[in-house]
Amino acid sequence: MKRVHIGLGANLGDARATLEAARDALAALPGCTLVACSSWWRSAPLDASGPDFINGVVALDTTLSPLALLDALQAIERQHGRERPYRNAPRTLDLDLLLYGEQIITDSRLTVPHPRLLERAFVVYPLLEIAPQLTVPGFGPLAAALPAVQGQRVQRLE
Ligand code: A4P
Ligand code: MG
Repeated sequence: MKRVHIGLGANLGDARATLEAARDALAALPGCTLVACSSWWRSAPLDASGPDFINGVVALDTTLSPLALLDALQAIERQHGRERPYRNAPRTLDLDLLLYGEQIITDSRLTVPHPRLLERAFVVYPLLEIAPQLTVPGFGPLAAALPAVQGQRVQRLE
């Protein structure tokens, strides 16, 4: 059993409803148990176009391998109408595998920890909400990433 963290993002359609459905789909995956879900956060698009994003993070305990989990994330994205016209295009749903236990993974399909995790307030804030003591392999305590992202516009939703 591994504790994993997954980032959820959307900026097309009813983003919040999509994220709630995605959270439920993650909880229902075989071999997975939902451990925690952050608040939803509104964030300005970073290196991307379109409306504001809604973002959040969930923790799962899973018996799935990293690539099996990536396949499951991409299947859920497709079920929510994800299209990929170009990199960083607006999207109905993006699911990123942020952390897979303490593992460092460099596969052609999968880089973990997610390479941009520490640069993004919309990941760091919700992750700290559900895992304040988290250590990022190759980096250190997640809380040490806060100063670098404090200038970014994010807002926790009720
Ligand atoms: N891939 C490699 N590592 C991973 C991983 N750890 N998790 C590969 C998930 N996928 C991973 O992803 C492209 C490929 O990355 C996949 O085929 C997978 O094999 P994608 O989801 O198809 O494309 P993408 O989302 O456009 O690219 P990417 O790299 O996921 O972009 P980012 O870095 O996730 O950025 N601004 C705000 N405010 N909120 C956002 O959520 N998101 C992005 C997307 C940009 N700006 C944003 C937000
Ligand atoms: Mg993605």
